Amino acid sequence: MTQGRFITLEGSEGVGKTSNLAFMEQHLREAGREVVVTREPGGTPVGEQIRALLLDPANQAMVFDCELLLMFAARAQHLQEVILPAVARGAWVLCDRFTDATYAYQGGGRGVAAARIAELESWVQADLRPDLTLLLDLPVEIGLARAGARGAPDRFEQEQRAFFERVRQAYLDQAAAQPGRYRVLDAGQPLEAVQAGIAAVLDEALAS
Ligand code: Z5A
Repeated sequence: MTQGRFITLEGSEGVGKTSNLAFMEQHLREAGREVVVTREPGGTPVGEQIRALLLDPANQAMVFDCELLLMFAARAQHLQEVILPAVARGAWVLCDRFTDATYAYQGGGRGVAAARIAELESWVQADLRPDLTLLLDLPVEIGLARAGARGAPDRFEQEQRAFFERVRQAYLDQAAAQPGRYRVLDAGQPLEAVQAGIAAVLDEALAS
């Protein structure tokens, strides 16, 4: 049995996470790995109900602490039900967003203190952190234009450009602070070039 891995995909609005997850899954399956693709908030029946609450544009009254606690409530369920069992049996888990998104959106975007997020992180996750995090980075203007081509905006997508600038910067700061775990990819390139970069990062992980 190969050793399981926990790989996360992060980035601000419209950077192309969804567009690249299927490619990542296929690349790892071709290398003979069991792959579990999942997402946050969500990834379990309970978590998907929490996701619906979080994204519903009707929930304008949601206070920042409620948003933060719901993110970690969904994460606690996700870890116990999906992520930990999969990694334990040797699967490679590909997760569309994880706690780095909390530091970026609730920390950078909303202004929640990092220390408060860190308290919940250690409560819910103990010492579990992703083995590898791919950050797709893109100027906010381009990401918003790409995302804007889709349907009605959810509660986060209704935020202003300055919010997403803070989110992007928070991600870049995390990547700079944790170069061992993070790989930053230029998501402004054509999709084929982004995927070539992703393949190189995954090949490095497969070889290690
Ligand atoms: N959130 C949070 O606040 N705190 C947390 O702890 C967590 C999450 C875990 C839902 O996340 C929201 O939850 C999210 C943060 C918050 N809100 N926001 N914003 P999500 O990941 O489900 O939703 P999202 O960020 O809105 O993802 P997305 O909009 O689905 O973006 P994406 O997956 O990165 O992009 P995409 O759909 O793959 O691509 C967008 C378009 O660009 C599409 O038309 C593609 O065809 C096109 N595209 C993609 N790549 C390219 C390239 N290379 N060139 C040209 N066009 C491209």
